Amino acid sequence: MTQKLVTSAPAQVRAVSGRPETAATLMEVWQGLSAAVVDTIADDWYATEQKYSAGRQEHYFSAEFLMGRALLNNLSNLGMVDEAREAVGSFGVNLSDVLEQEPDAALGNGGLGRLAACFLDSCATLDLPVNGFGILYRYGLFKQLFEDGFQTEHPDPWMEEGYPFVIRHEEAQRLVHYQDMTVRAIPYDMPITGYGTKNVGTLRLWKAEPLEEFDYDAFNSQRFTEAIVERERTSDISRVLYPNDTTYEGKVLRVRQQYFFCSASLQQIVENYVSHHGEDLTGFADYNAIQLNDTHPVLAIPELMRILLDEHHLGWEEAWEVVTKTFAYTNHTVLAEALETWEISIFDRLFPRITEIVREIDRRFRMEMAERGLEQGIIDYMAPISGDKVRMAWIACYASYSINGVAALHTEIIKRETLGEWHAIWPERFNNKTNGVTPRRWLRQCNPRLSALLDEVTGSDTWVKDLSVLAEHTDSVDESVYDRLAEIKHANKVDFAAWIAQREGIEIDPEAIFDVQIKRLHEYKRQLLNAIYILDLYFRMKQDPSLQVPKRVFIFGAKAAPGYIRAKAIIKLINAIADLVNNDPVVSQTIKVVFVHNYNVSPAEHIIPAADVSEQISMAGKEASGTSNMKFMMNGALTLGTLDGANVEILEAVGDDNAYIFGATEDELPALRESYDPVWHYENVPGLKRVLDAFTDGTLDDNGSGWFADLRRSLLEASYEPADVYYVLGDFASYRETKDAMAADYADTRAWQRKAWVNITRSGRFSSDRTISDYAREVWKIDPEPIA
Ligand code: GLS
Repeated sequence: MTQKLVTSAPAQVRAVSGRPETAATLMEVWQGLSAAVVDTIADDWYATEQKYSAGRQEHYFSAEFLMGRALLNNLSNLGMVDEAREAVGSFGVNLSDVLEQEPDAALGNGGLGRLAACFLDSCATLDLPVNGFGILYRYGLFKQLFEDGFQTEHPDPWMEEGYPFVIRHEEAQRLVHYQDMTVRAIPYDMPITGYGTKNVGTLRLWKAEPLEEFDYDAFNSQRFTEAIVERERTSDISRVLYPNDTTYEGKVLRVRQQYFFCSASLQQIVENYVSHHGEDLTGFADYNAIQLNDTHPVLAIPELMRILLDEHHLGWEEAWEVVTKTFAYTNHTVLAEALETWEISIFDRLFPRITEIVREIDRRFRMEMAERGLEQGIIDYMAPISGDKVRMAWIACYASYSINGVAALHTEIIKRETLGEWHAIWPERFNNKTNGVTPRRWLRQCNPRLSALLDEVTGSDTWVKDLSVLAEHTDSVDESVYDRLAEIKHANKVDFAAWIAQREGIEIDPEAIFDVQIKRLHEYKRQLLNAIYILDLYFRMKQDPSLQVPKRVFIFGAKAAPGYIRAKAIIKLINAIADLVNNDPVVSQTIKVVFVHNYNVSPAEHIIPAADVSEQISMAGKEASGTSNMKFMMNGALTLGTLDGANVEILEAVGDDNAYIFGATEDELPALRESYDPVWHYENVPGLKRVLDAFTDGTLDDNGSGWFADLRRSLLEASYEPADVYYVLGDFASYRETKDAMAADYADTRAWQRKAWVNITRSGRFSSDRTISDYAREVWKIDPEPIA
């Protein structure tokens, strides 16, 4: 073990705090230790950057990177956890207390942003020449509190106290021009360490700053406040992450944000190309691939055209050739409300030259399609501009050499429906890349007990870099491993119960089944179905006190987009059910409901290792992939799910006996929906009427908001909108039956742990290392570039 941190950390803590290390606050210790860690990788970081910049690279463009905490991640990738413990221990501080000081870098909403973070971890671990590009939001995803069970949102100024894991590079700033302003884009670089490698990748996050600190004319002519306002207008660009997931709002500021980081990143990438390969940009795509994480960075397409045409004087065809060999596009959802379209007048106002280019792309597209003999109606539908709207997904499909979905089922749906017209013309562009998650954060770090068992069973830590090796041990283990698994899960649950007691003030019993649904709150994810089950179970228990019900804790974590009232109503409903259940002196002996407030990456790291049941219950066809399903699986929780997204592949990996599947399938739904009558279910499925009536009969209190009545109507009244769009009542009977059976199965500990073991050992294909190797080989065409 090196002893670098043991000497450098105390000095850094003294530097940060201005006091002897023994007098520093825990926050200052976090700051100092983090700075010491960044110090230890500085040379390797520089060497990696030098090496990557000379060869072929992939650039991952994403408006979101949900990084979570950095310190433990870096320590464990670098093999420095023990050293860090010793370093802070030497002045009387406990490492885990220090780690808990760190704010989450919540620069993303949910799965899409977290996926980008997992991908960077895998790229670094695999020594792949990949860097991330995004925005340094001053405010990350809002903090969620509950007041009377209602979600309230609060700002998350995550780096206000200083954040040692980003390094400002003043010298690498770029200017980004809009019609009405020019702003400075200042890069802040975050080192991305990998497991067991010296390579250190980079996440470059751009911050917007005014060109000049002040408009001196305005200042001198006594218009001081105007000068300040103007300055703030510039900084607005990187001020806040939009808190929407799988849906978008057409805000001018958001287009500004998108153009901001695309333009700054492309300027840098093009300059780097010129400095290594000369002024002839026609070879650009030989050295650069750019992955567009959803449509948010699609403005990079016309912006690269602009740079090639206007600044490097390529002809249109030449430039288009380069562009269409550079970009690859990932689609992350089939929900129509997520397909970004912008009023062309916004483009006119912000960047007329980009509008011109988009119009020319549109004109040429229409010509090309007419030559192919496409019908005018289809051409109009697929064209980049239709009416007064610019369609970002269509630009992406037209300009990208690769278009991928994020799970096998999802890719089939986009080929058939969402992007069906594109698939008909360019089937060869389409490919599937089933998502994955990093086993470093989601197993090695968050579940040290299980991690130690895996080291022991496999004889080494190879699995951390190649999770597929676990599959060799699915059947070949000693039965005692199941007892060990049970002990580990129990110990994790004890820790979790203590964490919950402290954080939420609720006592839960580690002997109970921990049944968990953690994800963004959205109707299609059907937290409401879970809530209805719990309320039904409550009534069943009230009606028949002798009913044998396995002890259970139902755990939720979810943020709702601030403007998504229906989602907020579901949060309020779950909290009301929690009140009812947890305050019932008899029922609460057997079941409890916990809503973990402010769900984020670090709470997930506490929750997932303690989970027994992983709720993945979206309406089939709607969840593109899901990624918490994979994290749960790796940690030995069993899936209770529909055949949706990556659940399908999880089921394939573990087999029917080791997952609990229910509900209508994606191909059954269209026919089912034709004759679907939710009122029939309400009247005929035992228990449903009682539950839905409880929404409005005074059993549950919505504090006069009328929200519960609205929820009820949304399920029952056809005139209201199509009733029960997400087939909650239709799937209820099947859900209840499967969930009851699953809970009963838990009693056989040995059998349950055997299933858990199958899940853990078969999770290899859901490592983001597998996903990234596939992207690298099939899409990006890059090879590992180890620096040592
Ligand atoms: C999402 C999907 O909703 C998830 O199913 C998917 O796992 C994730 C990553 O591919 O992308 N799309 C989106 O807009 N937000 C998501 O989390």
